[in-house]
Amino acid sequence: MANSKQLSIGTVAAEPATIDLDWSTTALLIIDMQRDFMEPGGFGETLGNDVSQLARAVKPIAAVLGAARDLGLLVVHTREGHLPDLSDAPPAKIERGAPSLRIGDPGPMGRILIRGEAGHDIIPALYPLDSEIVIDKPGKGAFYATELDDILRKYGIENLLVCGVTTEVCVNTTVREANDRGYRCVVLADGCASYFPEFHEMGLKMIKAQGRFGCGSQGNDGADFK
Ligand code: TIU
Repeated sequence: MANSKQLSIGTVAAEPATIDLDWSTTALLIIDMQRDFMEPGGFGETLGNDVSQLARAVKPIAAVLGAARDLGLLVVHTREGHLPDLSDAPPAKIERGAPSLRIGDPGPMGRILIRGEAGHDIIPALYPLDSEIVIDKPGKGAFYATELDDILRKYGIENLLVCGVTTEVCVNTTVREANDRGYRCVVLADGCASYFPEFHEMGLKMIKAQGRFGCGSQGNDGADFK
Protein backbone atom coordinates (compact mmCIF):
# COMPACT_ATOMS: atom_id res chain seq x y z
CA MET A 1 0.00 0.00 0.00
CA ALA A 2 1.25 3.50 -0.70
CA ASN A 3 3.35 4.73 2.19
CA SER A 4 4.41 8.20 3.23
CA LYS A 5 7.70 8.24 1.27
CA GLN A 6 8.28 11.24 -0.95
CA LEU A 7 7.41 9.97 -4.42
CA SER A 8 8.57 11.58 -7.61
CA ILE A 9 8.11 11.52 -11.36
CA GLY A 10 9.65 8.53 -13.13
CA THR A 11 10.48 8.28 -16.80
CA VAL A 12 9.75 4.84 -18.18
CA ALA A 13 11.28 3.68 -21.47
CA ALA A 14 8.28 2.30 -23.33
CA GLU A 15 6.84 1.69 -26.78
CA PRO A 16 5.48 3.40 -28.75
CA ALA A 17 6.77 6.31 -26.66
CA THR A 18 8.60 7.03 -23.42
CA ILE A 19 6.16 7.90 -20.69
CA ASP A 20 6.51 10.05 -17.55
CA LEU A 21 4.64 8.73 -14.55
CA ASP A 22 3.97 10.39 -11.22
CA TRP A 23 4.71 7.53 -8.83
CA SER A 24 2.32 8.97 -6.24
CA THR A 25 -0.59 8.27 -8.60
CA THR A 26 0.73 4.97 -9.98
CA ALA A 27 -0.16 1.44 -8.88
CA LEU A 28 1.37 -1.92 -9.75
CA LEU A 29 -1.37 -4.32 -10.88
CA ILE A 30 -0.37 -8.00 -10.95
CA ILE A 31 -2.88 -10.18 -12.77
CA ASP A 32 -3.72 -13.76 -11.72
CA MET A 33 -0.30 -15.14 -10.74
CA GLN A 34 -2.16 -18.06 -9.18
CA ARG A 35 -1.18 -21.67 -8.73
CA ASP A 36 -4.22 -22.67 -10.83
CA PHE A 37 -2.63 -21.02 -13.88
CA MET A 38 1.05 -21.50 -13.08
CA GLU A 39 1.36 -25.02 -11.69
CA PRO A 40 0.62 -28.55 -12.92
CA GLY A 41 -2.79 -29.85 -11.84
CA GLY A 42 -4.52 -26.47 -11.98
CA PHE A 43 -7.06 -24.80 -14.26
CA GLY A 44 -4.51 -23.93 -16.98
CA GLU A 45 -3.29 -27.48 -17.32
CA THR A 46 -6.82 -28.94 -17.28
CA LEU A 47 -7.45 -26.83 -20.40
CA GLY A 48 -4.58 -28.68 -22.07
CA ASN A 49 -1.98 -25.93 -21.72
CA ASP A 50 1.76 -26.22 -21.06
CA VAL A 51 2.03 -24.32 -17.77
CA SER A 52 5.84 -24.15 -17.96
CA GLN A 53 5.39 -21.39 -20.57
CA LEU A 54 4.27 -19.01 -17.83
CA ALA A 55 7.29 -19.42 -15.54
CA ARG A 56 9.34 -16.82 -17.41
CA ALA A 57 7.21 -13.98 -16.02
CA VAL A 58 7.87 -14.78 -12.36
CA LYS A 59 11.38 -13.32 -11.95
CA PRO A 60 10.65 -10.04 -13.78
CA ILE A 61 7.47 -9.58 -11.72
CA ALA A 62 9.34 -10.34 -8.49
CA ALA A 63 11.89 -7.66 -9.40
CA VAL A 64 9.25 -5.05 -10.20
CA LEU A 65 7.26 -5.99 -7.11
CA GLY A 66 10.40 -5.46 -5.00
CA ALA A 67 11.00 -2.07 -6.62
CA ALA A 68 7.34 -1.09 -6.15
CA ARG A 69 7.48 -2.06 -2.48
CA ASP A 70 10.70 -0.05 -1.99
CA LEU A 71 9.11 2.92 -3.70
CA GLY A 72 5.90 2.66 -1.70
CA LEU A 73 3.60 2.21 -4.70
CA LEU A 74 0.12 0.87 -4.20
CA VAL A 75 0.31 -2.83 -5.07
CA VAL A 76 -2.80 -4.71 -6.23
CA HIS A 77 -2.91 -8.45 -6.93
CA THR A 78 -5.84 -10.12 -8.68
CA ARG A 79 -7.10 -13.69 -8.55
CA GLU A 80 -9.58 -15.20 -10.99
CA GLY A 81 -12.00 -17.60 -9.35
CA HIS A 82 -15.48 -18.41 -8.21
CA LEU A 83 -17.60 -18.85 -5.11
CA PRO A 84 -17.87 -22.44 -3.83
CA ASP A 85 -21.51 -22.65 -4.97
CA LEU A 86 -20.51 -21.42 -8.47
CA SER A 87 -23.26 -18.79 -8.36
CA ASP A 88 -20.87 -16.30 -10.00
CA ALA A 89 -19.69 -18.70 -12.71
CA PRO A 90 -21.77 -18.49 -15.88
CA PRO A 91 -22.59 -21.82 -17.56
CA ALA A 92 -20.92 -20.55 -20.74
CA LYS A 93 -17.62 -20.42 -18.83
CA ILE A 94 -17.98 -23.74 -17.02
CA GLU A 95 -19.00 -25.60 -20.17
CA ARG A 96 -16.29 -24.28 -22.48
CA GLY A 97 -13.83 -26.55 -24.26
CA ALA A 98 -13.17 -30.12 -23.23
CA PRO A 99 -11.03 -29.78 -20.10
CA SER A 100 -9.96 -32.83 -18.10
CA LEU A 101 -11.48 -31.13 -15.05
CA ARG A 102 -14.06 -28.36 -15.04
CA ILE A 103 -14.30 -25.31 -12.79
CA GLY A 104 -15.44 -26.55 -9.36
CA ASP A 105 -14.24 -30.15 -9.83
CA PRO A 106 -11.85 -31.54 -7.21
CA GLY A 107 -8.21 -31.50 -8.35
CA PRO A 108 -4.79 -31.99 -6.77
CA MET A 109 -4.78 -28.38 -5.44
CA GLY A 110 -8.41 -28.41 -4.33
CA ARG A 111 -11.48 -27.52 -6.36
CA ILE A 112 -10.50 -25.96 -9.68
CA LEU A 113 -10.61 -22.13 -9.68
CA ILE A 114 -12.62 -21.89 -6.45
CA ARG A 115 -11.93 -19.17 -3.88
CA GLY A 116 -10.27 -20.44 -0.73
CA GLU A 117 -8.72 -23.50 -2.39
CA ALA A 118 -4.92 -23.91 -2.55
CA GLY A 119 -4.85 -23.71 -6.34
CA HIS A 120 -6.72 -20.41 -6.33
CA ASP A 121 -4.05 -18.67 -4.28
CA ILE A 122 -1.10 -16.66 -5.54
CA ILE A 123 2.23 -18.46 -6.05
CA PRO A 124 4.62 -18.24 -3.07
CA ALA A 125 7.29 -16.27 -5.02
CA LEU A 126 4.87 -13.34 -5.47
CA TYR A 127 2.75 -13.72 -2.35
CA PRO A 128 1.02 -10.48 -1.32
CA LEU A 129 2.01 -8.68 1.86
CA ASP A 130 -0.83 -8.19 4.37
CA SER A 131 -0.79 -4.48 3.48
CA GLU A 132 -1.36 -5.10 -0.24
CA ILE A 133 -4.72 -5.30 -1.95
CA VAL A 134 -6.05 -8.58 -3.35
CA ILE A 135 -9.00 -8.41 -5.75
CA ASP A 136 -11.03 -11.56 -6.36
CA LYS A 137 -12.57 -11.43 -9.80
CA PRO A 138 -15.02 -13.83 -11.46
CA GLY A 139 -14.14 -12.75 -14.99
CA LYS A 140 -11.17 -12.13 -17.22
CA GLY A 141 -11.16 -8.37 -16.76
CA ALA A 142 -10.16 -7.13 -13.29
CA PHE A 143 -12.86 -4.42 -13.30
CA TYR A 144 -15.83 -6.67 -14.09
CA ALA A 145 -17.89 -7.32 -10.92
CA THR A 146 -15.12 -6.14 -8.58
CA GLU A 147 -14.35 -3.18 -6.33
CA LEU A 148 -11.09 -2.39 -8.21
CA ASP A 149 -12.14 0.91 -9.79
CA ASP A 150 -13.47 2.26 -6.47
CA ILE A 151 -10.25 1.29 -4.69
CA LEU A 152 -7.98 2.85 -7.31
CA ARG A 153 -9.98 6.07 -7.26
CA LYS A 154 -9.93 6.13 -3.45
CA TYR A 155 -6.12 6.09 -3.60
CA GLY A 156 -6.00 8.71 -6.36
CA ILE A 157 -4.47 6.29 -8.87
CA GLU A 158 -4.24 7.49 -12.49
CA ASN A 159 -1.53 5.20 -13.88
CA LEU A 160 -1.22 1.42 -13.87
CA LEU A 161 1.87 -0.74 -14.34
CA VAL A 162 0.27 -4.01 -15.45
CA CYS A 163 1.79 -7.50 -15.57
CA GLY A 164 0.73 -11.11 -15.03
CA VAL A 165 -0.94 -13.89 -16.99
CA THR A 166 -2.09 -14.49 -19.54
CA THR A 167 -1.02 -11.71 -21.90
CA GLU A 168 -3.82 -12.15 -24.40
CA VAL A 169 -6.64 -13.01 -21.99
CA CYS A 170 -6.76 -11.41 -18.55
CA VAL A 171 -3.97 -8.85 -19.06
CA ASN A 172 -5.38 -7.63 -22.38
CA THR A 173 -8.96 -7.53 -21.12
CA THR A 174 -7.96 -5.63 -17.99
CA VAL A 175 -5.86 -3.09 -19.89
CA ARG A 176 -8.74 -2.39 -22.28
CA GLU A 177 -11.14 -1.99 -19.37
CA ALA A 178 -8.65 0.29 -17.60
CA ASN A 179 -8.18 2.41 -20.70
CA ASP A 180 -11.95 2.90 -21.00
CA ARG A 181 -11.96 4.09 -17.40
CA GLY A 182 -9.22 6.65 -18.05
CA TYR A 183 -6.16 4.98 -16.55
CA ARG A 184 -2.78 5.35 -18.27
CA CYS A 185 -1.45 1.82 -18.67
CA VAL A 186 2.08 0.58 -19.07
CA VAL A 187 2.24 -3.16 -19.70
CA LEU A 188 5.46 -4.78 -18.50
CA ALA A 189 6.31 -7.04 -21.42
CA ASP A 190 8.66 -9.43 -19.66
CA GLY A 191 6.30 -9.60 -16.68
CA CYS A 192 3.56 -11.11 -18.84
CA ALA A 193 3.33 -14.57 -20.36
CA SER A 194 1.03 -16.84 -22.30
CA TYR A 195 0.72 -20.58 -22.79
CA PHE A 196 1.16 -19.67 -26.46
CA PRO A 197 4.27 -17.55 -27.16
CA GLU A 198 2.77 -16.21 -30.38
CA PHE A 199 -0.31 -14.97 -28.49
CA HIS A 200 2.00 -13.23 -25.98
CA GLU A 201 3.82 -11.47 -28.79
CA MET A 202 0.64 -10.44 -30.61
CA GLY A 203 -1.11 -9.52 -27.37
CA LEU A 204 1.65 -7.04 -26.63
CA LYS A 205 1.69 -5.74 -30.19
CA MET A 206 -2.04 -5.03 -30.01
CA ILE A 207 -1.60 -3.05 -26.81
CA LYS A 208 1.38 -1.09 -28.11
CA ALA A 209 0.01 -0.33 -31.58
CA GLN A 210 -0.23 3.47 -31.65
CA GLY A 211 -0.36 3.33 -27.85
CA ARG A 212 -4.00 2.49 -28.34
CA PHE A 213 -4.66 0.89 -24.97
CA GLY A 214 -1.34 1.53 -23.33
CA CYS A 215 2.39 1.37 -23.67
CA GLY A 216 4.69 -1.61 -23.39
CA SER A 217 7.87 -1.61 -21.35
CA GLN A 218 10.44 -4.14 -20.28
CA GLY A 219 10.19 -4.33 -16.50
CA ASN A 220 13.60 -6.06 -16.49
CA ASP A 221 15.07 -5.88 -13.02
CA GLY A 222 12.79 -3.12 -11.87
CA ALA A 223 15.57 -0.56 -12.43
CA ASP A 224 13.27 1.68 -14.47
CA PHE A 225 10.91 1.97 -11.55
CA LYS A 226 13.08 3.72 -9.00
N1 TIU B 1 -7.24 -19.44 -20.00
C1 TIU B 1 -6.38 -18.40 -20.08
O1 TIU B 1 -5.54 -18.33 -20.95
N2 TIU B 1 -6.46 -17.41 -19.15
C2 TIU B 1 -7.48 -17.24 -18.29
O2 TIU B 1 -8.52 -17.86 -18.34
N3 TIU B 1 -7.25 -16.35 -17.32
C3 TIU B 1 -6.25 -15.42 -17.35
O3 TIU B 1 -5.74 -15.03 -18.38
N4 TIU B 1 -5.79 -15.02 -16.17
